Amino acid sequence: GERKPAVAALEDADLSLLAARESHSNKGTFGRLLVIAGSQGMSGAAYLCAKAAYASGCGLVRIFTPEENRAILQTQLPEAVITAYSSKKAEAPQLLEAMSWADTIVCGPGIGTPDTAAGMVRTVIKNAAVPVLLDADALNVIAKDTNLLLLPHTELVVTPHLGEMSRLTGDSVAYLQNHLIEAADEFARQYNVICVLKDEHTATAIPYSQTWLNVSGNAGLATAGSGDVLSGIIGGLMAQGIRVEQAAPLGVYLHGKAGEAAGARRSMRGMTASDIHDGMCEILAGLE
Ligand code: NPW
Ligand code: AMP
Ligand code: MG
Repeated sequence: GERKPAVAALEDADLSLLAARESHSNKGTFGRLLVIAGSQGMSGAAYLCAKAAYASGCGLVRIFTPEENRAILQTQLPEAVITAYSSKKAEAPQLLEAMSWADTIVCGPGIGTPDTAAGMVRTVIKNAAVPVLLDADALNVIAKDTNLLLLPHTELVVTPHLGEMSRLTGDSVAYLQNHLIEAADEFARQYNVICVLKDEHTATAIPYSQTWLNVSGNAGLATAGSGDVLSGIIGGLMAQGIRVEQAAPLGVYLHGKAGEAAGARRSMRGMTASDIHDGMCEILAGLE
C-alpha cells in the first residue's frame, strides 16, 4: 500500500548540530576523508569536492585520482594529499591501501564511467570498512548494475540529481520531480542507503525513518560543480564523526546556506561553485 513518509525541514537553529570545534585537538581529531574523484579533463570535480570537505572542517583530505591530475591538484589545493594511480598498472591495491587510511570515503565526482571507474566503485562498495558517499559517475556505474547496492555494505549515502536518479530507477525526470519525496524514500528502503535526491528542494531520505525536505539555497547553485561541492561537504561532516543520518541533511542545508551567502556577494548569476566554498566559511564564521 501507499506509505507516506514523515517529512521535516532543518532550520537555522539546527546548525547547532555542529558542535563547537574541540579545542583539545589536532588534525586527526577532525577526521580523514578519502575523495575518489577526477579523471583526465575533470580534475575540477576532485578539487571542488576536496576543498569543500576542508571548508566543512575535515582534518585531512586525500584525493585518489589519475596521475594526469597530480600536478594540477597539488598546485590548486596544496592542503590535500594526492594518491595518483596510473593507467599502466592495476589501481585496486593502491585504492585498498588508501581506503584503509580513511574514516570516510567519497567516491564518484568526475571519475567518468570507463572500466577503471567501474572497478573502483565495485572495490569501494565491497571492501569499505567505513561510511561511504557515492555521487555522480559512481551512480552512473551503479545504474548499469543496481545489484551492486544490494551487496553487504557499510553505511551508504547516495547523492543523485534527477538525471542520475532517472538512470538508477528508470523513472522519467518529470516523474521524479513530481514524486521527489516518495522516490527518495523508496530508494532508501530498497537499498538500505541514505538517499539525497537533489533538486531545487532536495529530499534526504533516511531508510525506515525521517525524510528531510531542504529549504535553503537558491538558483545560483544551479552551476557546474555545485554537486561536487555538496558531496565534499557531507563527506567532510561524516569524517568528523557526525552521524551519517545527521550529516546528510545538515550538509544539504549548509550547502544551501553557503549558496545563499555566495549569491549575496557574487550574485546568483555570477557565482560559481568555488564561491560556495567561501560561502561555507561565511556561514560557519557566523556560528563560532
Ligand atoms: P538538463 O537537460 O540539463 O536539464 P549528467 P553532470 C539532468 C562531473 N562534473 N532537474 C540534466 O537535465 C560530475 O561530477 C565535473 C532536471 C541532464 O540531462 C560527473 O562526474 C566538473 N534535470 C560528470 O561531470 C563540473 C536534471 O541530468 C543530466 C537535474 C557528469 O555530471 C561539472 C545531466 O547530468 C560536473 O559536476 C534537475 N535538478 N539535474 C568539473 N569541472 O570537473 C540534472 N538533470 O549527464 O550526469 O552530467 O551532472 O554534468
Ligand atoms: P549537481 O547537479 O550534481 O551539480 O548538483 C547540483 C546541486 O545544486 C544540488 O545540491 C542541487 O540541489 C543544487 N541546485 C541545483 N539547482 C538548484 C536550484 N534551482 N535551487 C536550489 N538548489 C539547486
Ligand atoms: Mg553532480
